[in-house]
Order: sequence, then structure tokens, then C-alpha cells
Amino acid sequence: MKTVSSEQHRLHFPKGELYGGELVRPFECPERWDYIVEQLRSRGYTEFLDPEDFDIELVQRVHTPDFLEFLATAWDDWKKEGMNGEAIPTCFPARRMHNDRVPNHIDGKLGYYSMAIETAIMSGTWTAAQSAAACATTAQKLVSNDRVAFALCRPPGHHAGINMYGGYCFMNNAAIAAQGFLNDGARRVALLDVDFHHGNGSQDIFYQRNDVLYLSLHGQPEDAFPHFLGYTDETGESAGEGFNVNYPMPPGTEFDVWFTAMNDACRRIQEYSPDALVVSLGVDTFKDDPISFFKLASEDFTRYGETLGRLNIPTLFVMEGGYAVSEIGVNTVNVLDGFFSSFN
Ligand code: FKS
Ligand code: ZN
Repeated sequence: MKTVSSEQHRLHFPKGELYGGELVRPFECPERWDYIVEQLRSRGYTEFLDPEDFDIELVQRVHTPDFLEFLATAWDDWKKEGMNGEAIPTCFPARRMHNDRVPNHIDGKLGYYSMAIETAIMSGTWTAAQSAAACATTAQKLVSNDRVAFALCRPPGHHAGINMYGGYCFMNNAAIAAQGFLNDGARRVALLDVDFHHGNGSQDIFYQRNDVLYLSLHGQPEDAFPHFLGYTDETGESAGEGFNVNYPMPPGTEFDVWFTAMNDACRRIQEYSPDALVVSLGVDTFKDDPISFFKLASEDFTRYGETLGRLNIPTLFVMEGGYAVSEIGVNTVNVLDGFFSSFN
């Protein structure tokens, strides 16, 4: 299995995240990548590739041009206003305010295009985000030959919607890859999201479509970020009706309950009979994750990887979250090892 990754992720390393009323060092940090690379190498996944160029045409099938333009220019706009720190939104179009008129001032734009404020933009953010999207599309192309590939994306992507960023995400790497499979001739793609958080962005992008089946296992919105999406009654709209499946679960959820939901998701994937499977692979379901509340142990990742492998569908793994940094590599590579123990 080849891993596509880029050193350019290091250009995104904001100093601050507003958490618990304090500016703390972001949980989503560059060392996460290092721990994953180290485990991959030490467990025999030694083929690493750099991404090809960022494919703006493909990305525009998923994100709007005005949003992409905003991401590309936000840092410069921010600097031009003479701001000293990192770009963080402070004001939002809440109930009964205009959410369809884009302000000129960067403060207005940041609020317009974001869904949360923990995600600071800095000088290298746009370059890093482009490299992550390019990792996803490059890895997607490998799947037609190799049947499996791993896009080691950073920053992550599944909270990024059609025209919004936040939750550490700028562009939706997994959704862009799913669109890449369709462009290359796939008729149906399943996108299974096992990150602890609901992938509101992926749901947003494919909500009215039946060519991508989105399924997400996550902390229930009553208790977990992103709080405002991810309920079971969100099943898709118009052509997409029935092609969005949410499995919200409560605080303290253990592996057996989680695994039952995952097996149900796998059954639905089989029924859908997709030409490709994209896995939004977050390992923040781990029991010691500092910002999540599921109770998976390291062995459980191997267990569910095995179930994924048994589906025998050409599969692209796309890295999302995971904040128990010293264990992130072990848990991620456990999923891959489990996968290869049953895949053929
Ligand atoms: C809790 C605040 C929550 C934001 C959490 C973002 C999670 C990001 C992620 C991704 F995969 F995108 F990285 N803060 N009090 O793990 O879903
Ligand atoms: Zn997450």
C-alpha cells in the first residue's frame, strides 16, 4: 500500500485555538503526522509518494469558487487590515441575519465562511490545505491500480462544506477524492466516516446526491462538536433522499455498541454496491482522546479494520482526526493492518 503525504502540511501550525476560554496550542498539530509516518515505516508500509499538483477543476466540483478564493486570500486580507495575530472569526450570521451577502471586510468574511472559531488561518494555511487536497486526489488515482491507498492528509477535511471551513478543516479532502472517483468513471461511491466527529461538511456536499452514499458514526450532536448536524433524521434530500446515514452515539460509548453501528453501516454499503469506498479515518474514537468521548481500545481499531477489508471494495483511506498524539500512529496503522488481514 502506498501512502501519499506532503511535508507542506508543516506550513499550517497556528499557535492558538480558543478552548475552554483560553488560547491553547491547537490539538490538531504537526506532530500528529510524524507519529503516523513513524508507525507506517516501522510496520512495513514504507512506500511514500508526494502529491501531484492541486486540481482546482476537481475541487470546484465540491467547493464554490468564491469560497476557494476566500481561502486563498484570507491571510493577505487579514494582514492588510493590520491585524497582529492569526485570523480567527469573531462574528457570525446567526438567526434572521443575512447569510447570503458576503461582506467585504475580512472580519465579515471570516464569520461568513466559517462554522466554528477554533481554526486559525496563518501564512501557510492555504498552501498546506492545497497539499492535503492534492494528497487525497493523488491517492485516489492510485486506487484504480493498487485497489488500496492511504492519503495522509493534514489539515483534515470532513467539517469543510460546500462553502465553509472550521473544525480544523479547510477543504474536504475525502469528498474531493469521492468526486475524483466519479470523474474517473465510478458510478457509485460510499463515504464511511469513522472519525469521532460528525462530518457535517461531507454530509453538506452530498446531501442532495445519490452517487455518494455518506455514512457517519459519531458523538451525538446533543453532546459533541459540531453540535448542529448529525442527527438520525438527516437522511438526504431530493435525489439524495436515503443516501445519508447518521449513527450518533452517547458519551461513554464502548466498542461493542460502536461496532454494531459499524456493521450496520457496512451492510448498507454492501447493499449500495459502490465501485469505491472512501474511509474518513479519524482515530479520535480512542478511549484516551483528550477531546472525545468514545471508549475504543487500540485492539478495536484492528478489529474494525478487518471488517472493512472483508467488504473487498477498492478503498481509499483519508486521514481525519485523532488527538491522543502518542497513540495516533498505532491506532491508525492498526486499522490498516486489520484491513489487510482480510482484504483480497
Ligand atoms: C470541544 C470543541 C471541539 C473542535 C473539534 C474539531 C474536530 C476535528 C476532527 C477532524 F477530523 F476534522 F480533524 N473543537 N469543546 O477531528 O473532526
Ligand atoms: Zn474528529
